[in-house]
Amino acid sequence: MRIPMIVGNWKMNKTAATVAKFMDGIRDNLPDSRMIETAICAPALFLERMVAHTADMPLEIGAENCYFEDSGAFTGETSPMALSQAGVDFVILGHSERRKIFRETDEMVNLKVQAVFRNHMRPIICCDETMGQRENNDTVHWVVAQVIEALKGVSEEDARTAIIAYEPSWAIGVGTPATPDQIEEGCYLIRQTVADVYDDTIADEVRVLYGGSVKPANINEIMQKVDVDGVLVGNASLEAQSFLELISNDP
Ligand code: G2H
Repeated sequence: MRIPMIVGNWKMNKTAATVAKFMDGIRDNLPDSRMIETAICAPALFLERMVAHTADMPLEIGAENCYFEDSGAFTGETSPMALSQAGVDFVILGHSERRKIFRETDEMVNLKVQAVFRNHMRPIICCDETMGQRENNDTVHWVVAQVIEALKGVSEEDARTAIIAYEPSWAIGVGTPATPDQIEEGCYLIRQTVADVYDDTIADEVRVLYGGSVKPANINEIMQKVDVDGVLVGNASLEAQSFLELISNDP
């Protein structure tokens, strides 16, 4: 059985003071991780402190990006090896903001996926979809291609621990998510692609998330969908109260 997952993606928000306030707000209020897995993906600057702070809490900590080499002359980049040694559990890769603003390609995402597995962490691989692609009936081709490219060269053993998120960019940060049926369609497509690349057993184990304007008021109907194992949440994960409401709304 796949354990539901609620993952916050803070993006380039927060300061040391607001991180501390969030941590105080959620302490003692998190559910048993055997029932629901909770994680926050934060800017690299805060990760080490967050890992230390959550050592005795059922909250996992993730990065929002990393480079694909472990070390070297890559000014300004974050090493996956350093993240792993700092105790980071996950790394979000291929978010649409990185693909669009920072021109990340499928090939780069794949190298990063391999780097994250090499360093014993788990990737949260984001698959984008624009409104233009949806309107041109190009969703299937686009989402399938991103999954196939991201998992190239990934062993079966690693693939079964991957987390893949359907994040249509037209639903990100706008307040209105995709409809539950559109979400199920995207998440089902991702799982079927994993089945095609590997097999049904691995596809059944892979956690598939939805991201885009999820909030306490709409999480329930999204989580009801059969291929949705959890959500990746931006704005509504920034405040402790809202994050706790997301978790408690989970069916
Ligand atoms: C999509 C999501 C978090 P928001 O990027 O991954 O952000 O919930 O603010 O739409």
